Amino acid sequence: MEMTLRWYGKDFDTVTLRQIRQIPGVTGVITTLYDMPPGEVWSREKIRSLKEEVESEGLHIAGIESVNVHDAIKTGAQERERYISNYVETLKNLGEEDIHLVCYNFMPVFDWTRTELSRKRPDGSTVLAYTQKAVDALKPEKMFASIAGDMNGSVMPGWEPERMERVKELFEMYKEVDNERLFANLKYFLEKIMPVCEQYNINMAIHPDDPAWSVFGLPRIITNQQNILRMMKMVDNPHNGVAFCSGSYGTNLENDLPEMIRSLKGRIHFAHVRNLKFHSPDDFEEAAHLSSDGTFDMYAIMKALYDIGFEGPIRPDHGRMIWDEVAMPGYGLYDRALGACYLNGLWEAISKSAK
Ligand code: DNO
Repeated sequence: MEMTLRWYGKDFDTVTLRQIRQIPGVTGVITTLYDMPPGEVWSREKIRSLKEEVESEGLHIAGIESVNVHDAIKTGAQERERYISNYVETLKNLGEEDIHLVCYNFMPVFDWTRTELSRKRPDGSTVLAYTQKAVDALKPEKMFASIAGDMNGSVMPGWEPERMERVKELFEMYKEVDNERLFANLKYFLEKIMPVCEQYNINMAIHPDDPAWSVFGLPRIITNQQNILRMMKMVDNPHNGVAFCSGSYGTNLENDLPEMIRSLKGRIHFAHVRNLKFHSPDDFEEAAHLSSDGTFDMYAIMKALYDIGFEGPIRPDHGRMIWDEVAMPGYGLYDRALGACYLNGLWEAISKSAK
């Protein structure tokens, strides 16, 4: 595996490439052209200048998170052809710039959903949290407003204000889309992009739905082992793979994370590793990475990745806000750096004891 950190680009991130470079063992970043609206072609020039910027600080681009999928593709609208061909063009340009990993998601309307962005913990740190009760009490169009105050002036991935202004319209677009339709639209999309992925050796890594169940009655399919294996089979190509996010699949306590990892051998192209602490099955918060701070056995997760011969990038995921840092919720420097060191430590111990 390669240890990486997510970086949003200098105009959006409070964390610098130099700081990332100084985290022991971190050699790459997972990044994106953050201001590129879904559906537009990424030009080679823009990709190249991002790449040069990262490389000038002694790092490299280990993958893109995300190239977002336009809603017309997710809903199967007529204009999807145009957006799919734009997506193919973007993949080709990435491939030509020697980038071979693309993370994306197929969640309708909302990307990941949290109901609090700064829940205070006993040690004074703040974390992202979710309660089903809070979602149930909210109208979807109020979702953005209810968390906007805690964004620390940042634009959160999947929660762009322009998009959130159109929430009602987006819900309308998905009116006829149920889980089966969404599966079919995903299959259609994947079949169209697999040839360019093969040509440029690009691994597609689908991010799970977070939380791993339907919110506001919207369809959600990337939620559990059965569905993800169905997806792997439906387009049975090694380039059709998974971003294994422990914190997202882990929202559903019925998901056995190490077992899921083992069942996806060869198809996990990217891993987000983080811990959650549950207060009840539908009230959880994003704990520190350390096993004992949350509910998951992080050793067992890393061990499963090791055992399947995982070679892709790993990134610590959302961190707590600690040491008075002000940053995008979940994406400060300090706690993610602690996470990277801890995960590297687990990996070193696992690999040495395996020898
Ligand atoms: C949240 C992230 C997601 C993820 C996208 C991938 O912090 O894990 O926004 O990047 O769903 O497309």
